[in-house]
Amino acid sequence: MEEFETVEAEFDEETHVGRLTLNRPDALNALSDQLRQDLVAGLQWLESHNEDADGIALRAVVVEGAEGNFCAGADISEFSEASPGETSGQHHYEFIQEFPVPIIAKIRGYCLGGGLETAMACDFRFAHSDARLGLPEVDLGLIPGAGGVQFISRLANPSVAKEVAMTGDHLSADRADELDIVNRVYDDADLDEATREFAETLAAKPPLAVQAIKDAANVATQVGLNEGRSYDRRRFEPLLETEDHQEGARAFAEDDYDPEFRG
Ligand code: CO8
Repeated sequence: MEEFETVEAEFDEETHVGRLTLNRPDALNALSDQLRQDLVAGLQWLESHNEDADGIALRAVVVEGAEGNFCAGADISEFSEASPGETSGQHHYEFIQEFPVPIIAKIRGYCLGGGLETAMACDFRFAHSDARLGLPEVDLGLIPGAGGVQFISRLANPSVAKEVAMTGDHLSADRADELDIVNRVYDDADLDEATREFAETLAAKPPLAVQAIKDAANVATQVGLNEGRSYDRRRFEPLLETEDHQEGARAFAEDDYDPEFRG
């Protein structure tokens, strides 16, 4: 366990899963500058476990909020003081998106504004049935400034994005599920169990292939089909040379249902 000022990080060597907990519960884990920096530092700390490992140690990450809320957005008292050009908050969203390991946002309670943008920058969103998600920036005379409209337009569709961002209404987890903003919804302890199982499933897959899929899927949201197909091809070919490919092919030929991938 590593404690940063506003984030706690944990790494499980056995399962290869890392965990980050946003830890400013008194402010519903609102994104202060410190918390944004700690989030990036926490991911870097998790990734540092690859340094002395045989293969790739870190293979999946779960991000959640302390004490029953994911995150109530950017810290209003902090950014309201800032002038245009001083809002430095973009970096952690890009860092999450480009991080070479799948990241699952486990969402309980409020997940609003920059909190929902953070969750949408992650690769997956697993929500508790009581979660409340929304983009309330409009009521502050703002818009989601870190890509929230872009993200939600791609997960759901542009008309849904307009509805959610123009009304600022909070969505229930079930409604967010219907709109494809979250991947799965669970009650109570089932959320912990399902998120843990999913993270461990991803962590047991060949890590280089998983990284290539994350990267290619991100590219797919930005380019046309032909360019995207050439990109997939470029990511595919080097994987043919990997030990994990040989291990996967061996396991298939021998009906071994428990192959060991190392990355
Ligand atoms: N920032 C700072 N503090 C917050 C925030 C926040 N976003 N949200 C809640 N808090 C604090 C409250 O001030 C309160 O503190 P205190 O106890 O010291 O008074 C504590 O958390 C508990 O909150 P409430 O008492 O309000 O709890 P309720 O259960 O009554 O209400 C809500 C919960 C509905 C979540 C309510 O707190 C709320 O509406 N919060 C604000 C939500 C919001 O508008 N979020 C969007 C912020 S804007 C944004 O995210 C992006 C802006 C773009 C920035 C660009 C930078 C790069």
